[in-house]
Amino acid sequence: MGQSTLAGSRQLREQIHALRTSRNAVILSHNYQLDEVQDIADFVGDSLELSRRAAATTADVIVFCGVRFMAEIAALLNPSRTVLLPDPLAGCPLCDMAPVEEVRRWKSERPDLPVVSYVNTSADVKAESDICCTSANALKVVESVSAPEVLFLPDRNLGAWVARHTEKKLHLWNGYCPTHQRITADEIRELKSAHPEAAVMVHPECTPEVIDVADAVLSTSGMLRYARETSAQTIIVGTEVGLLHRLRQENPAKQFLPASPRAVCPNMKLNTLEKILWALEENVHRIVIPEEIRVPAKRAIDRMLEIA
Ligand code: CIZ
Repeated sequence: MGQSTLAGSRQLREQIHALRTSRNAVILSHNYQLDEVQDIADFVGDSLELSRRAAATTADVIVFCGVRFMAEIAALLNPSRTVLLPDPLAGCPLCDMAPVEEVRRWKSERPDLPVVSYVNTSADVKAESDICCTSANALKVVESVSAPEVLFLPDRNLGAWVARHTEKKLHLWNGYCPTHQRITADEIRELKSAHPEAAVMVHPECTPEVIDVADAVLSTSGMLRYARETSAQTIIVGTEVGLLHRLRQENPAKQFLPASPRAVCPNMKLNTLEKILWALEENVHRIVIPEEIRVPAKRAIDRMLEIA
């Protein structure tokens, strides 16, 4: 970085700090955000951890550095706060694969079955769901439902992974995360042959073929724990590359290799320091959920938070 760029980014960070204080704001960042966004955040975590933070905060303003569905969760859990998403276009293609009208049609075909929704859904879809889950608690949530069969949406890979570990029958929606879908078992085998001593951890949004070559299948919070606890000194990481920043910061003596350099979520990278500053200066882009959606959607999230 050149001298003027360095000074510019220091100034940007100072301006954000000043506004964060004067507006009584908190900056929450998902584990997949840009390194510099993670570094400026008050808290970095996965959806479940960020939901808990958002529900408990006393800050007036929550600047949510993640994708829209995550900011929506913060808004529905804590409607008295102003929730800002720095880039309004930061969406989630997995969410978009489950439009609410199609979900209603699916439900109407099996009205007897409970609906378990991964949090990667719109607030509208959460409002149609009995309970939500994240990748950190999906199995526990499915097991908590009393019915022997459930409708699980929208991620077919996460659903297939849960189905391997439960007696319950899961009816799966045919959605997937394009970023995790890009990671291949061949890429991991190649890395393993160059680093035979490496442990392989992958996210349950990866394909079943990728899951079959992994030593551990974990959410991002699970990966951070595994990386701390394993005796392996080299770890192949099968998830969005943003997580490598925290893994390396927290384990400077270990080596982390991305399973695929193509596992980059373009939506997660839309939030930048400049956009965080504009969000705080101009009070944009505010996420507001209408009450008739917020109340049932919150119920599905609350049920998850109770058991998780
Ligand atoms: O639950 C989340 O935040 C996602 C999308 C991934 C993970 O495992 O943290």
